[in-house]
Amino acid sequence: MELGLVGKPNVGKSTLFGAVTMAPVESANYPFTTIEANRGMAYVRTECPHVQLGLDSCDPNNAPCRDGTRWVPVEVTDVAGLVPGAHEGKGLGNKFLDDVRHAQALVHVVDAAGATNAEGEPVDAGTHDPREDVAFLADEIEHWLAAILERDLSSAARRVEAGSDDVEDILHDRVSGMGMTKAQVVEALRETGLDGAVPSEWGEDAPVEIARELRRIARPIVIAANKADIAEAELDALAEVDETVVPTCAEAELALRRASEQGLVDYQPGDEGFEITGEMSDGQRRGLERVREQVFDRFGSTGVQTVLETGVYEVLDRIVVFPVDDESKYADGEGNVLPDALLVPRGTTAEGLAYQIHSDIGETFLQAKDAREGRTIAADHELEHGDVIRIVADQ
Ligand SMILES: Nc1nc2c(ncn2[C@@H]2O[C@H](COP(=O)(O)OP(=O)(O)OP(=O)(O)O)[C@@H](O)[C@H]2O)c(=O)[nH]1
Ligand SMILES: [Mg+2]
Repeated sequence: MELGLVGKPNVGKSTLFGAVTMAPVESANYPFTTIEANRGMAYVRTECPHVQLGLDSCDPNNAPCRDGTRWVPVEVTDVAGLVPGAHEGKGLGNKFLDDVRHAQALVHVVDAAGATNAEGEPVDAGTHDPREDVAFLADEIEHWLAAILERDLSSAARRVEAGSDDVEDILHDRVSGMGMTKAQVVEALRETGLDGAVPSEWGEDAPVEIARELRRIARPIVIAANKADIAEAELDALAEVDETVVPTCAEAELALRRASEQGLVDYQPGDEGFEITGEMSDGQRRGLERVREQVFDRFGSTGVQTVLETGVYEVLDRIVVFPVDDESKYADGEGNVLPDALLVPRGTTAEGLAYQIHSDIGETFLQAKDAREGRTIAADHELEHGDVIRIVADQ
């Protein structure tokens, strides 16, 4: 699972990235890794089943547990700042497009304070309408996708009409490198209504229309209305856009996570407040009090954890499941309790989970056990958020 942090220059992408890739909880034996300079691990919260199951503790492998909350890893990429004309290769356009290839959803960081122009250069707060940036980013991705779909479309149309090729396959072939599935292509075609017509009868806008639907389906966006702490932030205006919007203050989140790491505050990501617990300078203390007034008193939190969780749980509609080998002990073969927490699409079946764990396990799947209910479930049974599942395979 990967989220791409995107947006024009100077909006706070790297600040957000720096904050979310810090370890959310201290954990002695858990390696918090940075993958590359601009790729790292962030975490979304979910309830750990060990509490409900009446167990004393768990033995996390990939997702640390603290006080009954599991922190499930999600890759994030700090994508190069996007400038107008990126789809024509302007600025770091190609780098941008390459980076969004791997992400299933995008967190579009916008400067809600309107203190940067379309190129990301500083201007007086409140003078740039952030809604323009929202439209522009989706537009750039759609133009880029359209150009890929459009290539040699007339010769492809001839092959389709001669019956030697399938239009869904042709289009899917072009976007599969971006991790887009055939089902997504089929859905995009259906949404445009072009699935009923032969490609030679498509209008010239067809590639753009398909690209627009495909972008919406395969690269959904959640907006981080960042710099919400600045008085001029246009949050009401931004709320009108056609995407989910979460007000954020990445700078405050970064400051709090650093202070927490140094033992100066008691704060966990997503908390609705913080407590100063350590010795600090008057300046630092004033800074944190300002954060309390300008961020927590107005928005309830920094919004940073919310925007990640909105992206994963709402926009991408993922659920968390806990695979185990021994359903009576909720453990793996070595007795580790609830070792893994996996994010899977809602609608994933027991057999689908088996394939997700390993293709060999999928191919030899026999049945599955719902550990909470203590019963056998069928291959096509759809899993629910928080399920603890044992897969039985003929291995
Ligand atoms: N007031 C305020 N300033 C912020 C916030 N987040 C980031 N900034 C500031 O905005 C400026 C730009 O932040 P960066 O994180 O470097 O922005 P970026 O989007 O990575 O920029 P590029 O790498 O150039 O594309 C810095 O001075 C940050 O301190 C915020 O929530 N509120
Ligand atoms: Mg940056």
